[in-house]
Amino acid sequence: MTPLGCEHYQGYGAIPGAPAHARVASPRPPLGCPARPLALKEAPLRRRALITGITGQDGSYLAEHLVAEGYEVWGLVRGQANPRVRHLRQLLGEVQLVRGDLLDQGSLISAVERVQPDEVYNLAAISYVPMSWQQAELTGEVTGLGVLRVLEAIRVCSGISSSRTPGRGQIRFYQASSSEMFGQVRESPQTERTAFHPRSPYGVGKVYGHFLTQNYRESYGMFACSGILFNHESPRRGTEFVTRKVSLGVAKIKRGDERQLRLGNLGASRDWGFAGDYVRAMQLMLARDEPADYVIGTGVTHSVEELVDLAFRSAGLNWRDHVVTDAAFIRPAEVDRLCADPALAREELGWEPKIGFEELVAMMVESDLELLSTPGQHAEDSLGPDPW
Ligand code: NDP
Ligand code: GDR
Repeated sequence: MTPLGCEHYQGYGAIPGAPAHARVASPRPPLGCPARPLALKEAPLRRRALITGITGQDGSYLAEHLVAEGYEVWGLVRGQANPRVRHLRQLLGEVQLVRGDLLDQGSLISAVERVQPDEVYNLAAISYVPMSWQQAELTGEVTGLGVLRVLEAIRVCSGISSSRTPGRGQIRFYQASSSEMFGQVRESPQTERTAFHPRSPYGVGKVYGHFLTQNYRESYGMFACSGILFNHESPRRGTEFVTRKVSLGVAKIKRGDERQLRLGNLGASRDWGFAGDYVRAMQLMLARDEPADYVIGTGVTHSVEELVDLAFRSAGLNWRDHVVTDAAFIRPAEVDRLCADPALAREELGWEPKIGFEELVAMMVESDLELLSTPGQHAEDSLGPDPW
C-alpha cells in the first residue's frame, strides 16, 4: 500500500509572509515514500524538529537552542494572522513555519506529513491555570485532547498500527507535562514516582496527556517522553504569570507609572527556574537511547512573598508600600507548595540548572526596566493580569 501522503507529495510552500527560505519546498518525501533521486545528491540531513507552541515562552527558547545545536527547526502556528509570529520572527531568523491547530486533527496530520520531523516537541497548551476554570472545556480540548491529536498525527504519518510497531528512524515525541499534575502533593520533594492529585482543569488535562504519552509508548513502541517541568520563567514569560507580573509591576512602580501591584495568594510556594535552562532538558530526553519521563526543577522552593520581596528590593523598593492582596486573584483550589527532586535528570541526562532564583528575579526586573524605557516596546503582548 502507498504510505499516506506519497500520492500528494509535491513539496508544498510554507505559509505566506514567512521568511524567504521558509517558502522552499521540503526536500524529503513523506515518511515511507521512496526517496527522490534529488535526495542522493544532498549533504547528510540535519535533524529536523517540529515545535508546537513555538510562539510561547518555551517555544522561543527551544527553537533557539535547537538551531544552535544544528537542527532544522519548524514551528506550528495557529490562526489566520497570528500576531505573535511577528514577535517570533524578530527573535529567530531561522525558524520555518507551518500552519496547524491542536483542535484540528487534519491540520496536524498535514503538518507532520509536510515537515517530516525527526522530533516533535508538543509545547502548545492553554497554560494559564486560572483560565482553565473559566474555559474548562477548551482547556480539556487543547491541553488534554490536543496531545492525543499530535500523537495520532505522528502515528498515522508513520504508518504505525497495533500490528506494526515503529523501527529505527521513528519520530521522537516530547510532551510538556507539568508539576501541576502533583497538585495537592502526596510527598515532598516530588519525583517521577510521586502520585498525581491535580487541582485545576489544567492539571487534569496535563495528567491525561502524560498518561497518554506513556500509553503510546507502551502500546505502539513509540519513542515518547514526558518532561515533568516545574515553573520556569524568563523575561519572555507571559505577563499573566506571577513572576512576570511582579517584575513588570516593580518596573512600572520604579518609573513612577504606577503605585500599586495587586496580587493573590502570597503564601504559595514554587520551585522556580530559568526557561533557557529547561529547554536543554527537553532535547536531552529525546537524545537518549530509551524513552523515559523526567522531573525537571531546581530542588529549591520559594514563596510568592519571597519572590515579591526580592524583586522589589532589587529595584530599591519596599514591597509592603505597594503590594495589595486582591481576592480576585485567589484560585478556587490552590497548589500550596511544589518542590522538585531532579536527581534522575541529573544522573541520566547530565542536566543541571545554571541560573538560580536570585539571578532569575534580578534578570527579569532589569529586563522590564529596560523594556519600559525603550520607545515603541510593549510589555503586554497577552491579555495582561486582569482578574480572572
Ligand atoms: P505559553 O503559554 O507561553 O505558550 C503556549 C503556546 O501554546 C503558545 O505558543 C500558543 O500559541 C500555543 N497554543 C495555544 N492553543 C493552541 C492551539 N489550539 N493550537 C496550537 N497552538 C496553541 O506556555 P509556555 O511556553 O510557558 O509553556 C510551554 C508548555 O509547557 C505548555 O504546554 C505548558 O503547559 C507547559 N509547562 C510550562 C511550564 C512553565 O513554567 N512555563 C511548566 C510546566 C509545563 P498562540 O500564540 O497561538 O496562542
Ligand atoms: P502556576 O503559575 O499556576 O504555578 O502555573 P503562576 O505564575 O500563574 O502562579 C504561581 C503561584 O502564584 C500565586 N499567585 C499569583 N499568580 C498569578 N498568576 N497572579 C497573581 O496575581 C498571583 N498572586 C499569587 C498563584 O496562586 C500560584 O500559587 C505555571 C504555568 O506555567 C503552568 O502552565 C505550568 O504547568 C506550571 O507553572 C508548572
